[in-house]
Amino acid sequence: MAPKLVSFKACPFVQRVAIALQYKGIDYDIEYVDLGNPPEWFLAISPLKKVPLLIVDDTVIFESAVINEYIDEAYPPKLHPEDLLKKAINRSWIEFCNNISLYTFQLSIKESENEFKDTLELMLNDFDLVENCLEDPPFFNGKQFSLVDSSYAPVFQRLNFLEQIYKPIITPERYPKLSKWKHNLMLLKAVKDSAVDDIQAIYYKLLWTRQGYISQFLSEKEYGKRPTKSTY
Ligand SMILES: N[C@@H](CCC(=O)N[C@@H](CS)C(=O)NCC(=O)O)C(=O)O
Repeated sequence: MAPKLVSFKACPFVQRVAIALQYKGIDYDIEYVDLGNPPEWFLAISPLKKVPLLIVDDTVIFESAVINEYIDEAYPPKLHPEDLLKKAINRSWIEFCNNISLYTFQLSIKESENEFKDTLELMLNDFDLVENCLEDPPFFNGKQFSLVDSSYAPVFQRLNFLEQIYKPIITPERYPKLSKWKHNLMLLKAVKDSAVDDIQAIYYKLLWTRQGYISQFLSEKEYGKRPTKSTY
């Protein structure tokens, strides 16, 4: 039986799992849940009440980084580097990416311009650290695509969406290697196929629903009257 990915269309953590599955060419089923009104079956099997879940036969695996470790061990080709120390460092930067993902979420909900800009600065400072440990392009470890790449790609995609309504965030002047890395990841088929076709529209709708500072850059003409704030 094909593994089943339990998903929310706009979730970057689901997407990092989808990228690993896509990159390895694994057949999988997908079931979407509405996190604003989660079904009972989902609440019953998700210990943290979060997506993603990967259901393999009847076993439920949760936490995206752990799911990707499973996928990497269960299906070839190996995406983690073989070298133990390198693998450990890769895991560290995947963990670090969780922080950055949190900043991208906060950017969507911060209410004032100052709060938004402060969060952006914190995120950019984190990206300075990533810039300093990048190998030569195309990917985080150089030539070989890895699980680190699958973790950062969804964040980069959302930053691209933000940049299109706000202004450049990851500039080549401050981030010469990282901006190339971001560009290369966006071109990858596994990344393109890891989200629904209308992910950009879904993302902007979510920004509109959240009504943070950044939603000012979306137009009422397109999205209708400003709604009462909500997370999903
Ligand atoms: N650490 C988790 C984070 C997953 C996560 O935050 N998922 C969000 C959607 S993007 C979620 O399910 N939120 C539901 C909730 O918090 O109630 C992972 O890496 O899998």
